[in-house]
Amino acid sequence: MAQKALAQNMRKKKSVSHHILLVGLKTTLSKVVQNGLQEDDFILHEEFDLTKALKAIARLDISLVVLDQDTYITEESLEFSKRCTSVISHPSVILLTENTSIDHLRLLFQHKVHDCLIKPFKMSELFDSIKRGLEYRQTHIYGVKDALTGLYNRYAFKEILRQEIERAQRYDRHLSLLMIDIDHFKRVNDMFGHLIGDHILEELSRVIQSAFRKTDTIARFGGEEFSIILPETTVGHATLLAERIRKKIEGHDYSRFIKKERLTVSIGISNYHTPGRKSDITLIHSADQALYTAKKEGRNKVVLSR
Ligand code: GH3
Ligand code: MG
Ligand code: MG
Repeated sequence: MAQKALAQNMRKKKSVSHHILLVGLKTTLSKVVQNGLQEDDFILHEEFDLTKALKAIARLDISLVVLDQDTYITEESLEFSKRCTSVISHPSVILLTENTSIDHLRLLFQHKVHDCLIKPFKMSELFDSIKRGLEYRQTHIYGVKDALTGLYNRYAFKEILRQEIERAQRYDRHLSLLMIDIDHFKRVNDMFGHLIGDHILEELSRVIQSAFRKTDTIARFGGEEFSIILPETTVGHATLLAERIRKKIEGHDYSRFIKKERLTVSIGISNYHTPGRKSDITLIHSADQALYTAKKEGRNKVVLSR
């Protein structure tokens, strides 16, 4: 599938806040780490118990864990590291220990520990290790996904679209594209503030995600615009789907964020198969033109590209 192949190709950085969990650090060391990482994009948390730490990782969306092992590396801490890796989905534990051996190092590798620092180490070594861990995370996760909504970003979307077009061409399949733009979103920001605006974007991305299949690619094209690639979908079926999502968004309850306000979207549709094959650029352009027509014709509308 195009989405899977993409993950290997993407390398792009984005600035986001990172939650770092310090586990079992003595007060003095913890203070030094906190002072050293006093930057806007680090948020530090502390735990002393491994079970509680594992729960905190999922709850707080932790990016990296620094675990102080005091003297020897134990089975328990290796198991902890393995479980952290499966929750965070990449090697993410930095072990601090007084003692290790070649056997231990092999175990660290097997248990997917990101790094191991032997005491006494320089603080700069620990900060370098943290930065390397976060860079790894950014290139692997945020290189493909939009940080606010978790949807594919514009760069990923274009890559997937090119691959899907190639597939549709090779096997002579249908392919449709939807461009969705929130109506009068500037007004929402002006009335309720950007933070609420961001919550609405997150909420809307959830509504959109719930309406499509796993094989469809949903992306945040930019700002308040979303794009959806629908493989194996005829223009008629794409129109039905677009109309369904338009109604779903219009009928959704946003009163948690914006009291009494209605939220609508306009949608432009283009199709690869008709009236002649298109490149990724023309497919996007055609959907954009149709979206522009929908705006001109009063918004809260689905328009098919001619
Ligand atoms: P139209 O119906 O013509 O699309 O009107 P609009 O107000 O939605 O369009 P316009 O392009 O004038 O404004 C888009 C707005 O979307 C302005 C911008 O502040 C807002 N926006 C874009 N990205 C974000 C974001 O990440 N967060 C928030 N809160 N607002 C955003
Ligand atoms: Mg727009
Ligand atoms: Mg808009």
